[in-house]
Amino acid sequence: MINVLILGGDGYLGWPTAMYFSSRGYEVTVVDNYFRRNACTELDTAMLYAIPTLIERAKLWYELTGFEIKVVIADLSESESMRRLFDGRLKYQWAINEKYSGLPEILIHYAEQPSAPYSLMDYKHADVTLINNLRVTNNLLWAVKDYSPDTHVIKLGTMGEYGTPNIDIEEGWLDIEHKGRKDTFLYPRQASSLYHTTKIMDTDLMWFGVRMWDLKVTDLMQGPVYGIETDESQIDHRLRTIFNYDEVFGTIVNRFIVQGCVGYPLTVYGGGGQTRGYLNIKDALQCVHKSAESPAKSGELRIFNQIMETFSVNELADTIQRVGLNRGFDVKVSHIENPRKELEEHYYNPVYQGLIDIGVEPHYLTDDVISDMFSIVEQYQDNIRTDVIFRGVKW
Ligand code: USQ
Repeated sequence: MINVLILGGDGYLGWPTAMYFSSRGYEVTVVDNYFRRNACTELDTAMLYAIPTLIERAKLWYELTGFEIKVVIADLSESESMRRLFDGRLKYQWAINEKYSGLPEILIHYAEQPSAPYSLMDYKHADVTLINNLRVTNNLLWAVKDYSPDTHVIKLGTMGEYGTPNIDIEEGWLDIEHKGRKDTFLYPRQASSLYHTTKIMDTDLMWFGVRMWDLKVTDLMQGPVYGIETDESQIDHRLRTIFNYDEVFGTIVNRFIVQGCVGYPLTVYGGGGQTRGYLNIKDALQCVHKSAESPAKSGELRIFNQIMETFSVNELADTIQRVGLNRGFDVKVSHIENPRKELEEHYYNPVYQGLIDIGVEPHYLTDDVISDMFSIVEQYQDNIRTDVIFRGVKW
């Protein structure tokens, strides 16, 4: 069995990724320190529904499918916690087979604070974001170098590393001609939050490890993800992923569906011309899996732009409003003052071909997909707290 280690296995992508690999015959270990859940409690944000602990989820998954997902609860910003994953000193908090799985062939790194608003709430949250994200990545880099340089590291980056430049966005690299000479460099990065800035710094750390120590790294520049259900969560609703709709941890499509469901006017920030690349959660899993199946080479930093289509905020609001109205929801759209410092009108033309070339088959944001999301969210309508939808974290 191929051994996969998933760091950040309790998050929006982490848990669905664990089930996705587990159901395909991989030996999966997940590691998490419940950062996201604790931050939700600290900030009084709201999840659409309560989710079982990671251990309860792994037990449930085993009962329902017979597949084992081993669980380690640990804070990977502590270097010893990271190193124990590689030298066999780790202790599983839950496993059927307690024996150490061995060095991972594939390591998927999601163990980061993922929210732009969180990173700019105040100094303390900025500091938590920087320290956590960079320390986890640095601990990972050294543990892989020292114990397992053949491991293929798949790291989640973000399209936000590029910002919104006035030229086409390439997949990670840019050929430069300067005074008659040519070279290829990392594409220029200019983030618009401190969270996104940590992702830029992560990429630089990985690039250093690739150049100095011949590590194998795939860096996935992901856009905002939407969706609730994956093939594996359809087995039982208790396997569903964590779903936030609040301003801090909710992303735009998920938020707009929830807002539409309870008659809260869709919160278009500013002019609404902000354009980003989006993808379904099912495709986020496919992208990681296809990357794992065709690994980066030793000494290669391979970068893919992980998006399937682009939309402006206004296009998203119009489409979600239309589908919601057809389903009988009272969906209104409101333009509110943009709490973020970002361009509201800009050029946006990213390349996103690499993942298609290795076999990813996109799901698009069709009316049916939106309608299905309304159906699921509607089941939890009574849980929805309108007071957490917009608080105005400003920068
Ligand atoms: N937006 C609104 N109204 C809202 C929420 C967002 O107009 O109620 C706008 C934002 O101003 C932004 C766009 O929608 O222009 C996307 O915002 P978002 O909150 O969905 O996503 P973002 O903060 O950019 O971050 C999310 C994930 C992050 C990932 C990133 C990819 O939280 O982890 O890295 O998407 S990207 O946006 O391509 O940088």
